[in-house]
Amino acid sequence: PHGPRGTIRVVCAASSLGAPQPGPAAAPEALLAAGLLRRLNAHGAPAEADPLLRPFEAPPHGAPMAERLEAAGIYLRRLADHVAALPQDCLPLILGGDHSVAAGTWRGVARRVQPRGTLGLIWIDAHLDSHTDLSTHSGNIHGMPLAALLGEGHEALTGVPGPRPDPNRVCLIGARAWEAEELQRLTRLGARVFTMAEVHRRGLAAVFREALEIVRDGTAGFGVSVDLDAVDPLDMPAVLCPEPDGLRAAELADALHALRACGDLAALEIVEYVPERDPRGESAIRAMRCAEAALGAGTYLLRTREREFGAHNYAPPPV
Ligand code: EXY
Ligand code: MN
Ligand code: MN
Ligand code: MN
Repeated sequence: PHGPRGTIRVVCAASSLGAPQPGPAAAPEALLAAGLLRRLNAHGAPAEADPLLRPFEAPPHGAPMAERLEAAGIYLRRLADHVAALPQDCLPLILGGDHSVAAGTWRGVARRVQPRGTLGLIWIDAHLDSHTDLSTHSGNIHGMPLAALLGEGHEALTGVPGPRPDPNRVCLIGARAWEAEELQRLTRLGARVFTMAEVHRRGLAAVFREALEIVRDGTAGFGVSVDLDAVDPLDMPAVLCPEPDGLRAAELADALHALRACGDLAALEIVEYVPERDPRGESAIRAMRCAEAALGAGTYLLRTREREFGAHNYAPPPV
């Protein structure tokens, strides 16, 4: 099950159309400048980045919701088309951007998987992102992408071409801040919400194992969308909407490590990083560790070191 799974294609979704502030649009460039490709390569995961995908039209952040929805809808269709057109033998790593980009990412990924079946989805987030334009309190589109993927909300978001994930094959992990309408919607649709309280009670490893079983059951592949605000602000302050009492960064990376053994992982997405809130680059390193943990090639480093220093110095790699 371990081993290289083809080239990682980094898709740079440099948009903040869904956010109240421009910060997250700068994340892909910042993560690439911080050495993301080099780090993935060092973990045995050959990676290359596509040019930045920037919105052509970006209304000001205070513009009426109708204008922002229209611009987001145009951008999401471009993003979904871009992802859908990537070669089958590469694994997409989508860098947001704010989390609204997910409404494009996962329709595009579902199109890649469609010939073989449906897509499951793990959504790691402090929030539920399951408002519509009618239920939202804030008016921010990054609070709507999961509802949109499941087919509920404004047509600009729900109408992105591509299959919807089966809500019974969708799991959220780390939730601790939501409005009632969102939880009602997800409960009605049949998504599984592992709240932060449940993570505390059972441990992240157990919860992540169960989530993997749910999203892989009867699906042809599954995706993982990591909103970095799932992580505790002590470890990950450089996000737009920090919420106390989250996952520890190291515990999340440990859990994501299980993805290395999943040949049916269809894509990974990492969103909501805000470089301007990260003067020392510590949040960037923790964000990149999530990608390394999930996408690295198992025993590659160990083998390199064996070649350099002699096998007798190292235990055999785990089977
Ligand atoms: N539920 C709140 C809202 O709709 O504004 C907060 C949403 C935060 C969204 C961030 C990306 O996860
Ligand atoms: Mn989110
Ligand atoms: Mn969030
Ligand atoms: Mn706690």
